[in-house]
Amino acid sequence: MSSIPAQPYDYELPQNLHSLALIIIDMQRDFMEPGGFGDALGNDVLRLQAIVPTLKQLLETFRAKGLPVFHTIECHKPDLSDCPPSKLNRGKGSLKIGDEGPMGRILVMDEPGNGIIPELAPLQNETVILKPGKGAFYATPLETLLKEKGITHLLVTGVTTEVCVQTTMREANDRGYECLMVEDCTESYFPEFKQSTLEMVRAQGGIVGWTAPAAAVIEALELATQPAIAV
Ligand code: TIU
Repeated sequence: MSSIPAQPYDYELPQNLHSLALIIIDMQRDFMEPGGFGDALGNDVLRLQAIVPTLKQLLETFRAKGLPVFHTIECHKPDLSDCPPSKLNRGKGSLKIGDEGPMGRILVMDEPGNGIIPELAPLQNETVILKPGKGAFYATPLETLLKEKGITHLLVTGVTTEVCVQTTMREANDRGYECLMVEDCTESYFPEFKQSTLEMVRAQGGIVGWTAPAAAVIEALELATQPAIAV
């Protein structure tokens, strides 16, 4: 059995590696670039850029091995019928969800600013989940699709760590998925919140799951997929 050196202890990979999926949460222009939703909420969005090369490397590893990849996009219908007041009325900036910004309407599906950043653009064979909430399981087909594909283990990445990434990981943990958050493939507008989230996840014997850096994940995947040497 292969495992990833992780905290609070090693993360056992599934017997069939195709039961392990990479889930990339909301790597959208709306959160990563000036003029989007993250910016409208008053955040320094450019600090999220640092994870892009590392996440790209992990994504390329999954692609090279033919392992399943899921991307999510946080978005709302143009009529905002799926955006409750409890979400719409957030932030006190000049723009809110649905307003016209420099990249189109804020957090509205198919607008230029709502798309995934070009560096991590999904391929045809990768699943894209459109989600109206913070968690990727709420009001989406994600659980059904994971079951159909026999996926039991999730590597959770993306932005922002303590909002959509952590919510998704907690939802997944409650549904029975073995989850590892990839430390340098997730970022927050608040470095201290990222750090606290990583610590919360792995506290109490891994109450929510595991954490490990991308290099440890990639090395374990390389080892697990090496052809056996004949003796
Ligand atoms: N504001 C913030 O930190 N995050 C979100 O609104 N959505 C996600 O985390 N994707």
